[in-house]
Amino acid sequence: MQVVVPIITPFTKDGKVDINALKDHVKRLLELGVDVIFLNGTTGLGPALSKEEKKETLKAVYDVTHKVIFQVGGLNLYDVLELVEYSKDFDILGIASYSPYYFQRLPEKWLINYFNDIVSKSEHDFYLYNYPAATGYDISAKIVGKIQGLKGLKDTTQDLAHTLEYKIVNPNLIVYNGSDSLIYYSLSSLDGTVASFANHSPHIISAMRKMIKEGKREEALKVQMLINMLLDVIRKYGQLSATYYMVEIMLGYKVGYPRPPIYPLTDDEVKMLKSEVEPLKRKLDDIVSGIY
Ligand code: PYR
Repeated sequence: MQVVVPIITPFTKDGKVDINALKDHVKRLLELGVDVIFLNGTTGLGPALSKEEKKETLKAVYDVTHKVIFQVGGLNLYDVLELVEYSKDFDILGIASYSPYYFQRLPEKWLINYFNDIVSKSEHDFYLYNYPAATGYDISAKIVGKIQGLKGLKDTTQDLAHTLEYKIVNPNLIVYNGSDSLIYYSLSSLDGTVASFANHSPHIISAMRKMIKEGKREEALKVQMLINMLLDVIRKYGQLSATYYMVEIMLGYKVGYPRPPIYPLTDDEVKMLKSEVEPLKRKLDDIVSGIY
């Protein structure tokens, strides 16, 4: 029942990676029950980071923890393989990649080649990051067996049956779902959750995990319902940007800014977000207080 955070990448106002904010955020999340840091995921704005920035984030986070999955995917395979090479100096849990994206109708065998090229150059375990809504490609359970030596995967779909299929086809795979609306189900029926929500509400997810372990199913589902309501609010403001401000609202500290084209929220938007979140936060605090 692992809680994996696809960690945000904090930027300064002028668009540089804010290394200190990143390290402090990692420390805090680990204290609040997060088990693994997933670097350069979607929430981390992975596709918008340069190769050098991806190296910088790995180096920074590695100073704090080795419990890292390093996402290396991209559209320039030479850059991707340079990151795979770079990762060899770090004793981390594994590397990961989404499929090539943007270009449509790539033959299936090219997608498989791409993953196998990464695996063949890596000294680390490999995790597939399947996010069909963003990449345009579903690396489903039917084709995942063609990727050599796969350790695990995170499936960012709203379809739990789709995610479970990987586990059915290969029970040895470590399988996570990446949807905030399925945290309860990912914790109870998969190896864990990769939750963007863990950036600002790790204590709430930790409490939910405890409820599940103690058999308090109804309570845990109530938390999931409030998370879903919170998600509806966050999405109105642009989830990728709002997540940065949610850290201050839920955990009380600032964690830097997103970087355009993921635009920072205006002061008025932050105020409105906060006022919409507060009533739900109070309800969640009431349920989880004393549990975590
Ligand atoms: C990501 O942000 O990378 C997720 O899978 C949620």
